[in-house]
Amino acid sequence: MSQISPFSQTGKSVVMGILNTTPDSFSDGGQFVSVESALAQALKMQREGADIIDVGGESTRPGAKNVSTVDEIERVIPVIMAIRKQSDVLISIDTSKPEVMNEAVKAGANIINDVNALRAQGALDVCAQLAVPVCIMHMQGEPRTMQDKPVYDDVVDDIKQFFEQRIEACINAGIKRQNIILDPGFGFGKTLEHNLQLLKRLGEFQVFELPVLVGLSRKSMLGKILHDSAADNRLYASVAAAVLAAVNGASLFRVHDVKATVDALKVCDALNGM
Ligand code: 7PM
Repeated sequence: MSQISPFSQTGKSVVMGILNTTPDSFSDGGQFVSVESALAQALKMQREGADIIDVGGESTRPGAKNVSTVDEIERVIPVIMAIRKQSDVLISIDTSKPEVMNEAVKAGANIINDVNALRAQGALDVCAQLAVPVCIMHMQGEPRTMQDKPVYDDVVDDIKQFFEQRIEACINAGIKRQNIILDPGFGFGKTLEHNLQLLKRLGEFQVFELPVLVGLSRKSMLGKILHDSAADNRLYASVAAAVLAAVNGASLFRVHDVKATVDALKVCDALNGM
């Protein structure tokens, strides 16, 4: 296998722990408290085996209000600096805004995670300049409306076409091919059927010979399968989904429940190593 990214060279699954820095996730009032608790959560996920901490300011979440660039920077930069001061863990920045990408990498982030696949004005150029790995995620439509009647010809073929175009755009902008990570974007403009097709046929994305990242953790597709809408009842389903994605070739996993996922993926990795 000609895997030439910093990830999955060894065949070990890479776990990315989700760290939200939204005011309601960590605020007990002051900014200091919020940075302190975000840092504690990041260090806990690292101890549990996370290889990457994904720091997000919520602007990219489906249905989320638009956060201004200044507000997003004020949320994520102090957290990145605090983690970097205490730890060498890899940090990814979950953003679509080129200014945030730039400030985050200057503050110590190592990877850019963009649910908008670097389609914002200036994002490709900033990422080429920063020369860090980038995760380009597929999303049909825009967060506010993407779940009203998503339609595909063939969801896997359509996303493969999208990746072809975005990889070409990245390379034309000067991003190295070996710095690209692909993510089919579970739940982003997809019905349950689309998401299941994607999971079942995830192996088809191996044609690009690039690492595949999946975000399945606690997603509503799992709630639909379970007939249970409570997101905190999705742990076992999330772990099962991660294992199935691993079997189908995923090498990076963006998750809330680090310890459970790391243990499950160790079993997958043990078989892959035989
Ligand atoms: C509400 C609904 C809040 C969905 C948050 C979400 C992904 C991501 C997210 C993903 C990559 C979540 C999502 N999902 N980045 N950011 N891949 N690369 O479940 O699937 O965390 S936000």
